[in-house]
Amino acid sequence: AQDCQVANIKVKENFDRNRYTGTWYAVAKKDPVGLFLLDNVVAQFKVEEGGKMTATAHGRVIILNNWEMCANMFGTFEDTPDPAKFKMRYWGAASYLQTGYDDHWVIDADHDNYAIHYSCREIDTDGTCLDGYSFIFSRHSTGLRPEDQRIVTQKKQELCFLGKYRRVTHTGFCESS
Ligand code: FEN
Repeated sequence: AQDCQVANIKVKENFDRNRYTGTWYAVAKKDPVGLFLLDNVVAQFKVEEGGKMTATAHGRVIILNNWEMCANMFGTFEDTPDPAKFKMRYWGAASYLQTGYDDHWVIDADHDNYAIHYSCREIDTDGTCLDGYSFIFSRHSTGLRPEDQRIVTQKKQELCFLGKYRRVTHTGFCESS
């Protein structure tokens, strides 16, 4: 069930954006090529009046001269025909942060404990993902519950990103801002 074709990746059925709102702690991530968030990544999803999904996220970055900063990011989501697939426009509160327009797919989520996000930025000529990123989110800052780990490992494999994830540490660096 796993040919690594981006077009064949299954996303969450009956995704409910209202149950997705609130705080999600990144517990693991697979990085894209280029600039990104290092660690301490926490996202906060909202549904605006009118139904549009928006989010904020923060994470630690190291800018020139080895300055540690907390990047405050904003995202707005465009709906697509698939309720679990969005296009996300994002930008940073500071001008040195990159802006972008990425896919934002919810692969799986029980809404109360874990969520698996996926974004492929560049599809290779063979249909696999050449450059993408993915977050494993937990409602608990302490990590995933043991019973959710199995599901998450299975999904990482289906995304063809197994072995490419790194743990996201939470040291409280971004908690004051
Ligand atoms: C996501 C879900 C919630 C909303 C948003 C999300 C995505 C965030 C992204 C962040 C990118 C950060 C970048 C940082 C950067 C999915 C969590 C919005 C995609 C690109 C540097 C580092 C060093 C430097 C300049 C900039 O620009 N970092 O010198």
